[in-house]
Amino acid sequence: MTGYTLYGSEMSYFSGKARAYLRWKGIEFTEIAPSPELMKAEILPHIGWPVIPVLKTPDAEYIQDTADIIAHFEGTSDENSAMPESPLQKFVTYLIQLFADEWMTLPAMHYRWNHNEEWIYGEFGKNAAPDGTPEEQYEAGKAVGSRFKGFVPMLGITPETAPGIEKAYEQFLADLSAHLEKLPYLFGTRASYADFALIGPLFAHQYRDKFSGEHMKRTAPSVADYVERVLAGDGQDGELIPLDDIPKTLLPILRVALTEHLPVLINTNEQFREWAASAEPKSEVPRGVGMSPFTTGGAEGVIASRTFSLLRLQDALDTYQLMMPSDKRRANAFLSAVGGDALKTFRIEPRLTRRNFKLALA
Ligand SMILES: N[C@@H](CCC(=O)N[C@@H](CS)C(=O)NCC(=O)O)C(=O)O
Repeated sequence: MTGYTLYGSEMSYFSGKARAYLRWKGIEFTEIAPSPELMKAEILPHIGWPVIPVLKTPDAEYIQDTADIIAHFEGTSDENSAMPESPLQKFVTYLIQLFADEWMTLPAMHYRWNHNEEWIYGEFGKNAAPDGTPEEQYEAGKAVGSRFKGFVPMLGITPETAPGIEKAYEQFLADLSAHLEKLPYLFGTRASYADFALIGPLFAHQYRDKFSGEHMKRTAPSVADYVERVLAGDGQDGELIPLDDIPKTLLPILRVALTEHLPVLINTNEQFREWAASAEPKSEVPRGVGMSPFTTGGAEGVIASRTFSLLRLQDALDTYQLMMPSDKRRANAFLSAVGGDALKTFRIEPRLTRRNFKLALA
């Protein structure tokens, strides 16, 4: 057998991230949308729970989790690496991934479920009942979609927080538009890992969903253009900005990201530590360990304390803690400038890993 198969969908957040990376990297792959039959035949037996994207290698190895999919290829070639090699850019890349994967889920899910609900049922239905009538597809799509809609309250998305979520997203679009006036990608004229991470929240829910896409194209056309370029796998030939610099235009985005997300991460880490104190070594970690208060765009709410976010943070902290003193001084100045001082002493203990495609104690 040759070639890779990506089990993924146009409607899925993390499929877009994997797809953009694979195209940019020049990997030949076929993407297959998971029908209910495929879920049963391929994904459940090999992964153990219903999730996409999943990459099947030519040797029939199954990889789940976009970071692991990317790492599978990054390990094998040093030229053409998606991850910046210099320490501060690498650290900031992991922070952007944390924000894109774990905090931008709020606007993505808010816009999908509060502005595109009827439309998205029809889209889900195209995968769930490909040969059905539009009515059958709608019903089948509603059954699939209701599982995802069920995540909405856990993400703190309520009528009270919705205005804040929209305000924060509008600000993000304005900040990213300002950055794109200076540079075509986050770290230069070359696309890199952080750009692929942003495709997660920006493509399926905010560009492809009908209402959200119209809104993005109208209010932030340069962001819509960016989404198209990154998703197409463009930006292979440029350069990352030299000397391990972080573009100043990224600072407003990171400042909001850390200011809003860090208090939730700190609280989640405390709840995780309490849970781990009485857990067996190497146990599987629950997806949630309680609830955390949060603020976004000035609105206050309560969100599930999601342990997976700590795994994404752990990658950033590992990079930070391994820095040479001169790099760490630059990282500290950067953290102070973006409201990230708490990361300097942040410790995730016990460490996290993934085992059998689930989060587990290392
Ligand atoms: N951290 C995972 C997340 C994958 C994920 O959450 N996929 C969504 C669709 S975009 C899903 O299938 N979720 C099912 C669930 O969370 O139960 C990754 O990076 O691959």
